[in-house]
Amino acid sequence: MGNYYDKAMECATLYEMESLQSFRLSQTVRRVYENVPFYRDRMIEQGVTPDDIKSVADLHKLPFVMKQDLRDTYPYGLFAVPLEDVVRLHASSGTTGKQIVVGYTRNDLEIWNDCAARALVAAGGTKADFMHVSYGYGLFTGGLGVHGGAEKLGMTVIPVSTGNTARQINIFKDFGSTLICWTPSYAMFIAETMRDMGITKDQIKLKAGLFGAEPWTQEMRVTLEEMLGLKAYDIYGLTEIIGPGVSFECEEQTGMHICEDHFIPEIIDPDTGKVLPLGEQGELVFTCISKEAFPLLRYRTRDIAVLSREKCSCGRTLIKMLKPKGRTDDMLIIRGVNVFPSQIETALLSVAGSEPFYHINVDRINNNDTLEIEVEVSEAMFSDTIKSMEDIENAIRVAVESVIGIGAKITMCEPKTLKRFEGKAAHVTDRRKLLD
Ligand code: DLL
Repeated sequence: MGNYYDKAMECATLYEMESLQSFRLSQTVRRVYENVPFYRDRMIEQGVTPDDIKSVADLHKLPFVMKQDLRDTYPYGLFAVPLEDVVRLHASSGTTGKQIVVGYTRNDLEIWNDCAARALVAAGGTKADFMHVSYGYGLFTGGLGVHGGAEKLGMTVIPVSTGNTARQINIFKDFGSTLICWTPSYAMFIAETMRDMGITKDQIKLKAGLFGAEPWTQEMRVTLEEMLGLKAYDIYGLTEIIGPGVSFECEEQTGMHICEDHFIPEIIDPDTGKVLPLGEQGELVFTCISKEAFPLLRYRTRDIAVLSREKCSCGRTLIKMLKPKGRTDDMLIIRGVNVFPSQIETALLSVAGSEPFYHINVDRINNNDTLEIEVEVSEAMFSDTIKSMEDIENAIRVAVESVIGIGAKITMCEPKTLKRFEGKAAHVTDRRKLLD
């Protein structure tokens, strides 16, 4: 049993949680129906009125909201309060398409800070910690999101933001940072640079890291924990819902507890929209039930995950989402087989000698899909015999094929030749999209 930031909410009974959710849901639905023409029109189209939404069991009656709806109503069409009550805006451009903008009232920021604070406490954080924030500050929610939670807990916050990797390392070494927030790809880059600078994990004080903003695997966790000498926790969120802190990992490290007193999760079949039972994999959907400025109802995240209410040894009863596998729009269909980049990462990291720096190239040659994986090998391996390089290449080929079920061309790369990322990584080039 660990420490909690808000024990009453984090350890509520299912009955208590559902009663609160039902109350907040019905209030939110009424409020957006009255204040946001978009929701009123959609609900009328669907033949639902606020009176029909009395409890969580009625959630499925509401229409979904999609990313395109946010673009169509850009910039302020989904705001549910007068703009003068909005105290902060954030935006996300995504990898494709027009940017979207979200807003927060003062109260929304408090909710966000509370969610981030829950995550930090679950990772063992206390007011005595030095919290090094390397998520980007600005319109991206990463930096300011965890910053707010850390400040609320009274930690010493070091708002470094991204970039200047050698300086990041000197700062956490000299200032004695104990907690860190990075994207997993940036963490790998930092760990590598630290190694190059000859700094060992005994010279730093990091005890835990909160890694998120992109999918990362269990194998990456093991690598990061080993290289940096810390415990690596997952943290999830998205701009549209609130930013980092929608869900977070506890000491059990088997999935992330969702702040379901603020965001009700559902899993749906992405093709049919049908709600799936607990334990089944599908698209994650969130309904905001406490936010004032931008309370999305049944927002389709496009993230593929599984929900679980299995008892957690940390004592929290908040529902968990298992590590998201990726996004529906990041899923590659290669020769008819569905492949997530995270599956390839799992395969690569299971082979000794391959480094977590890789790039996936998909192409279509003579009407045939091709898959090439460029992967770096460690310095030691690269300077070893041709035979041992061939052995690793073969081992990677076998591992990849056994995880994704199709063959791939493996290209071994010299150390430090593939691109490094300071924020979210872009691991895939799909040239077929350019051909289509
Ligand atoms: O990435 C918010 C965030 C910042 C979360 C810092 C955690 C830490 P967006 O830029 O809007 O917001 O991107 C949201 O990133 O829908 C997922 O696809 C992905 N994502 C975020 N966290 C995780 C995670 C921020 N822990 C999109 N695991 C989401 C897997 C994640 N994917």
